[in-house]
Amino acid sequence: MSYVKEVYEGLAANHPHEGEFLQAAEEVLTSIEPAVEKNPAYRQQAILERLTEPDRAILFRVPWVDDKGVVHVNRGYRVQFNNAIGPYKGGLRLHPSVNLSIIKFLGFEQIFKNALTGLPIGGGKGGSDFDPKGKSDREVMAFCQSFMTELYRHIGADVDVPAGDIGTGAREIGYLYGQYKRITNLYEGVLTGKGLTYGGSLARTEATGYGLVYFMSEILAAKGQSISGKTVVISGSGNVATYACEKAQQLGAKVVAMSDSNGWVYDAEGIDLAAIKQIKEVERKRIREYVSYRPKAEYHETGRIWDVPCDLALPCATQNELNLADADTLIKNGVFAVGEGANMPTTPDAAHRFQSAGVLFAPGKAANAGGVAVSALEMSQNSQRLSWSFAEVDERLKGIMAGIYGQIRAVCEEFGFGDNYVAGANIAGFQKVAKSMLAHGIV
Ligand code: NDP
Ligand code: 2IT
Repeated sequence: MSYVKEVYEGLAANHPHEGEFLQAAEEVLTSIEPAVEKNPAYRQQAILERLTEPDRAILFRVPWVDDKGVVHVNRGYRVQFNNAIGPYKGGLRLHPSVNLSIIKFLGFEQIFKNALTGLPIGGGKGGSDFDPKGKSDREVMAFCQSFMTELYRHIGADVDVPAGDIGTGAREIGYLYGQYKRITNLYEGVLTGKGLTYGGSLARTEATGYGLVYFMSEILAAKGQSISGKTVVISGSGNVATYACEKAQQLGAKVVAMSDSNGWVYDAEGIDLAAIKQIKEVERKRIREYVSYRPKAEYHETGRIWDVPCDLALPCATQNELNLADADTLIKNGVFAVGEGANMPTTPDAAHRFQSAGVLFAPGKAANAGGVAVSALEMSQNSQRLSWSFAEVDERLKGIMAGIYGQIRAVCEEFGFGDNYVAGANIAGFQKVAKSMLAHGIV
């Protein structure tokens, strides 16, 4: 049996209930096989066994009191997956679906994504099954303070630097930072996505969505195409989706549909992003409110957002939100490229279908790396005690996304992969991490 198959089967036998983690691991292991086979040191040094086992996984109780005085207990997680190339780095997800499998899949993906940015950051992820939706600011603060009261002992500016993800935005990062500072008496860059008045970076809010569109521009340019004039469908209406929409519109695309977990809107005239921001960022309401701003738009709670014909599909909500039937519909409607703004939003069969149909498919660990890349730039600014301008950060982000595309292209050419960006991204990220692990010895 090949080395990668042996390692995958071991994982599947040991973690039969970790579906999302096994899905992420299988994709990476399968696609890096040609690179693994070329270097016997990987097997001799058990690189894949060590890469698929987190350095540590921390699970903890998070008790907090709601506005009525009722006590709740949530479960907190931080998986510190791999720090071969830098301190653990990755977001905190607050969503009722969170479990160990989801945090492990996200932490595992983060290792390769972070390596692709070219910046010195390792892979980690955390979160809780707490649901911030419908909670008062005080309840969210109570949760965040309790969460940090355990987390603080495991993190630090040179150890592990958490950030936002689903359900964790500027408000939550603020409360988490306040509690870390209070407990440790340290004023350090222990979190990213901070407010601009206390160490945040300009362009971090925009970075993932903008980076996604910069990356898609790179792959389109290589085919003699551009974003301008393209019809775009974006799922989600959170941080990534909003700023992907903003940049796509700035570059001349027409975004016609967006969604949340209740439904999706179709606006033939192009999404009114100011309305989306008002509903989502200011009022924290549902996307169904959109039709009160744009009476000609449609709101649907049935059917699929992927039924809307488009040139570019950007899934920016959550894992496995685009399945094989969706892929078939998109292909039938002539989709040209798919870019994963979310982590693992495309099911494996759908991803294969796109690739075999000749649709350009940009995997999340490349396409959405702009967020963590600017987080690493936030860490640099914090270390320097300096703040860079929006234009400077944005230029660096563009350069990083182009650099990721360049690394993928180089691997695709070396291995004769054509436009298989999945294999290109996984191998490029893997080789950097594996080389560092080999240099460090058996640890
Ligand atoms: P937000 O919480 O800001 O937005 C999430 C959006 O996705 C919301 O519209 C939400 O709808 C929708 N959504 C979440 N869970 C589900 C679900 N189970 N089913 C349907 N819709 C859902 O998160 P982000 O925009 O930050 O994150 C979106 C994705 O991008 C995630 O996969 C995240 O891991 C990934 N990502 C985020 C980065 C960042 O910098 N923030 C960086 C790289 C990747 P509703 O409000 O109804 O729940
Ligand atoms: O999935 C991701 O890359 C993020 N949620 C951002 C992580 C970060 O540290 O900025």
